[in-house]
Amino acid sequence: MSGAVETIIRTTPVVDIHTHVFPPEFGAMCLSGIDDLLTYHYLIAETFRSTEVSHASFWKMNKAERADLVWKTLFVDNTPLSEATRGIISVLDAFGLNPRATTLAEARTFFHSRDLKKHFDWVMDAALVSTVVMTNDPFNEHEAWIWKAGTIPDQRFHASLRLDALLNHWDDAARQLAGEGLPVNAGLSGGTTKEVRRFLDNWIERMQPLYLAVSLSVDFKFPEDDITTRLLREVVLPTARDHKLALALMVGVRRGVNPALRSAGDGLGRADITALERLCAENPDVRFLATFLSRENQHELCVTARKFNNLMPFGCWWFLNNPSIVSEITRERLELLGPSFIPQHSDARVLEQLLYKWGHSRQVIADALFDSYEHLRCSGRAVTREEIVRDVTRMFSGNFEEWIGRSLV
Ligand code: FIX
Ligand code: ZN
Repeated sequence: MSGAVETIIRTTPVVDIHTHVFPPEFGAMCLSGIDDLLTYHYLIAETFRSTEVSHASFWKMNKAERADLVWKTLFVDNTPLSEATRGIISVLDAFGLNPRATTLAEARTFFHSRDLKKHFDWVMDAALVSTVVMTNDPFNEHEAWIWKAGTIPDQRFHASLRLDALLNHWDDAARQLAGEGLPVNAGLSGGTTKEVRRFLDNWIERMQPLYLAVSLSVDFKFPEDDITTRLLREVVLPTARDHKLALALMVGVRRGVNPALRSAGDGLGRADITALERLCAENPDVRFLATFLSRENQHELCVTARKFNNLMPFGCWWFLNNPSIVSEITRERLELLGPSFIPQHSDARVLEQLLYKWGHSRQVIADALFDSYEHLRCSGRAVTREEIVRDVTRMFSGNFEEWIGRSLV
């Protein structure tokens, strides 16, 4: 039966509900190939633990020079034991490239020789990812320009409307909106909330997002006497309600703990779960997706989901995406929630990461699910193949489709 569970998990298409991957239509935002893979921020942080090169010198290098340094430091001078480095080995293996190469010449030649469109199809098929949800920021001027030019993404890609700028940096967002001619002010007075609402309605029309999303810092509180609570109550939640869009909350980040590391410099902390409880209780007609960054928040997230059936826990986010922790969290969720959660998202930034992030996660999820079925068998009920297919399909796509109210696969 372990074979059956593994086969079903390996052959069931998955909807990747949160990534930072963009299809070729998004030009330079579409990251692919060995240099993008090696300059992933997870690997940059690890490189500084084993090199004498200073942060300042590193950031003066171009992308290829940075990739060379990462390769030499983590793969030639050291054994790639960490999850992010093992991921690179899995990707090289998928393409039959030498994992012990002393330079990147062979890998560069290989990736440059690939036709991007066909390569995209190959990776999506090999990773068995049927749908990818992007992270789309209307406050990013470059991205906004791409959408305004009428770009239509590959049909396997869907948008999620990211609200970090609005909810976490309201003063800057207000300045930007005012600069675009909208009559808004930082104090949220006059017609400001109506204008922001209109701004979101327009972007929803343009991007057709599957859900709204925001990452929230470790000290996010709700309700609070602050602008974030007002924006949530007066703009974001009514928008979610009126457009029947779920709101994804990604909680527990501490941005810029070490600014010298730039995008690799974020940390984490234990967040206050009562904020999520209050949001779910106050808005029974809004569906929430939630993931927490701290391992310490995982058990209470499961318990909160048991209390509120408008809450869907998802993924093992970022620093949690390591086999030992994915295993622990998945087992905890199965024990507390049965199949009513979304076990993983990739958070991939570079196309080929889909291969390793899903490959590695599928293995761990299969082991956890197999053990649950074994416990059940020992208690007197063996599962059938049809039941395994039903459970895996529910967790890999069905729960999300139900949440967003549409079918994707
Ligand atoms: O906020 C997010 O969506 C995070 O996932 C990213 O900001 C983070 O840098 C990341 O890529 C984690 O996997
Ligand atoms: Zn992300």
